[in-house]
Amino acid sequence: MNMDAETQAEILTLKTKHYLITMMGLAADEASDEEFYRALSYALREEIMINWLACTRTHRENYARTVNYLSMEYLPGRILSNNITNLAADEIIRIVMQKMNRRAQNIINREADPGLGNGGLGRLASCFLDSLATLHYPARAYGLRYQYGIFEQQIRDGVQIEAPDCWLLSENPWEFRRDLRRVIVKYCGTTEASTNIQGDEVMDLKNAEEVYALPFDIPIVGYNKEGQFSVVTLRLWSTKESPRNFKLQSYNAGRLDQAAENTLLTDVLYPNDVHDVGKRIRLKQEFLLVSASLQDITSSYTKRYGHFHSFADKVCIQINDTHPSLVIPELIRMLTKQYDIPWKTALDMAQAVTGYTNHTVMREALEEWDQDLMKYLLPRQFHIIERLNQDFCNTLRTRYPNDEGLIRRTSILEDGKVRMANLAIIGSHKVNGVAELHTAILKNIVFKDFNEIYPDKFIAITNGVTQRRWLLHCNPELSRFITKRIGEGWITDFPQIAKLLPYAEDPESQKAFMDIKKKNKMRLIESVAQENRLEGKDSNSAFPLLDVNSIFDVHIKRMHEYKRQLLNLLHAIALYQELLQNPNHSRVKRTIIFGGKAAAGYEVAKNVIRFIHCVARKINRDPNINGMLKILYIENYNISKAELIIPAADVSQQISVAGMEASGTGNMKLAINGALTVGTDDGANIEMRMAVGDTEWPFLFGATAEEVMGMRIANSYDPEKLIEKDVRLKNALNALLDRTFALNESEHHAGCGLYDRLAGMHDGFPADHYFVLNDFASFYEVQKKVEHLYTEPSLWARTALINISSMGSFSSDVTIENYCKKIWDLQPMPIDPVILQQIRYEYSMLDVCRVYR
Ligand code: 26W
Repeated sequence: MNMDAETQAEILTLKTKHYLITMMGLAADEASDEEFYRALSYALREEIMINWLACTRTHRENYARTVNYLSMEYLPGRILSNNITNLAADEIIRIVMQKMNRRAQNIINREADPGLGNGGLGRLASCFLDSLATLHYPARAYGLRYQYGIFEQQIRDGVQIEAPDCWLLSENPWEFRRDLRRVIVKYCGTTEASTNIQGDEVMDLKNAEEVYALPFDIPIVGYNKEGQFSVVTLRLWSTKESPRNFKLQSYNAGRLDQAAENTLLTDVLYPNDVHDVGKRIRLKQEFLLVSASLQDITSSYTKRYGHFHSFADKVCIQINDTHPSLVIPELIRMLTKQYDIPWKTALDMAQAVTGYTNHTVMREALEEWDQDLMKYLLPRQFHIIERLNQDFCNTLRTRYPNDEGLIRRTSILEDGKVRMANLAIIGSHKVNGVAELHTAILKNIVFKDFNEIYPDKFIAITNGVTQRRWLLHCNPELSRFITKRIGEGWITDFPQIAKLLPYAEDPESQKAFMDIKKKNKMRLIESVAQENRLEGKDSNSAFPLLDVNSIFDVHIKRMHEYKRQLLNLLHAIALYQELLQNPNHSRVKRTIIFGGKAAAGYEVAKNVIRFIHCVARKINRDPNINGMLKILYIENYNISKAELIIPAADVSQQISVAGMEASGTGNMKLAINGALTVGTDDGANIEMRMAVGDTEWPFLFGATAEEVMGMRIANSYDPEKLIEKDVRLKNALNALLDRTFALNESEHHAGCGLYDRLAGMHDGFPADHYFVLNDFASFYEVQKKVEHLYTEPSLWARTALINISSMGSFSSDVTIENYCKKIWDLQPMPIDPVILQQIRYEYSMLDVCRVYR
């Protein structure tokens, strides 16, 4: 796009008007912001189509080795606004808005935030796609096109209500329906054994249930200023649009739920990110993703190469947690059955192409499917797993004779369960954790046996976030501040951010940084106020008047006990009690901002949300503390809300119990936006602290993972003693019981439940499983240190700038480079300029052909 912005804006304006007319029969001034949003998206996507086409053609003609990323979750965030950023088209769009007299934010906000994920795992996948496209790596991503994404969180009197997320109500201009790429996925049925030409036993499937999976493609645009951007295809499968999926017989037999089961397979994302629910629809969803994607991968491969000799040279598959791990038995089945490849070769091939990323050590999150359910729904795949497991156990028996214990611990099939993590490990050539500590825990504890069996299979690849969406796009002021000082290289080469370090000592830069932070805090205050106004809520207790000079202390992530929002709340209660008890305190004004959804069935997490609202209601309107402390709960936290809150944060709460947060990625987003981290030594916090240096990471607190593990093993944790010797803790805990904050029975019940969860005993063990009481005192102390430093703005700014400049390695670009080097053996392949020119020419020929001049 080497035309000047003015001319490009003129063309884009014309095209937008063209689409308003041709697609919606509307003149520009008649169109609503919603219609304008779609017309502008149609206009902008024309440019994207060209590169998209050129990209796939370049990769095809050059026999590019390609990575296929399979994930049940993606959290892309709004697409139009990110494409404008990645095309460096902000100035062009500004002119278009001017010409058409529209407010950019109103148009941007018309786009629904595609909530096709729960939290960290889903957003990481989307950061990865942004980096793969920006770094020109040949990649494809597969997922499911849920009709309803993660629920919309509505808080009514402190209670979380889950409302359906109807993100597909109006037409989505960023997806392309691919009818010709529709495939059939088979479930149930009966197997009939036969053999392939190698004499290997293979299975035919009789009277199976056939489900049509229809793909919708979303272009993921990489960042590039010269129009040479690459595009990664995110292909989402849907069963909704295929009427044949409706089982009329079952319907006529009155079995309505069964009749519609296959049409609604991709209706809903399972809203839990911790507990494996083991539901049949979820298993059918996982296999739909696997089977449809593998058919797509193998058909485009065979079309290009015919034979399978170089399959492992050209194709690699990464499974995002165990959710797509059925790709291993299904690939082996297809290779042996459809392509007559010998069993052993098929097994080696599946292992060679597959990589597995683990995202959690939580036992309850490790998927274990009921064998009977899998045998019924996926008889052929279960058969393959049985044979795979047999081979594995036999190998073990020869290597480790009479160590049946090892077999029992590592077998895929045990006590009626199919252990998906064991399948994923046995069937992959590389298994990675998402941070150093997390990977060490996987190797030394969770998968210790496998680490001994496969000593070099486990590696650590620490997560990262894309600085395009999480800095350039959501914090334009700070981005300009950085670019003015170190140039714009950081946008595609984040380690260059280290060049900002010297400016940490520069008073002018310190002041400018604090001014920008203040502006971003004002922006958040205004948008919260505007949202309340829109919902007709006046600024009463639940929606306090926020003071921009207070410390914006941010705790945004899924609600979960191990993330310890309860520790933060307990501290807020203690702080409130202190402010009440001694009016001439030297505390600093603080605004605690919470945001996060609780999994639908997770009662304790919902009670924490409830009690945060009870405490906020009292504290926010208590004149006795003259506004020294405010608590705000941001409703329906999602990607778009994060883009508003993160630039406004002074403090980032990363207070999980050490050893339980695999990595965290919010910690990185908040740090690159200049927030200082209050953190335990957990997940990636440790690597961030090491990058910054201990002196400039002043708010470390809490027990280490070793200490936590030590107390668990020794069963030496005695919260009661802690409570006895810490009156501040005692008083705060009592406030959960003594109706200080509860105005009715159910609120009191919630408070008592939380008290019991902390100070109670459960079958002889201290209830406080997440060591909230253990870390309370050091958390209290570190929060005072926060206030102390905050009273020195230049020192605060200096520390913040040093933190930002030390975050170079926490870009998802660096993470993806590591995956490409250590797992995928992938090389970048930018668009071939000749092919790009060719397609541009073809397109421009088309563009001029007007039926009516
Ligand atoms: C089966 C239900 C289910 C669904 C999702 C169980 C577990 C999950 C995810 C693994 C949970 C998740 O999002 N984990 C988070 O992944 C992030 C990206 O790697 C990490 O940064 C977070 O630490 C981790 O909690």
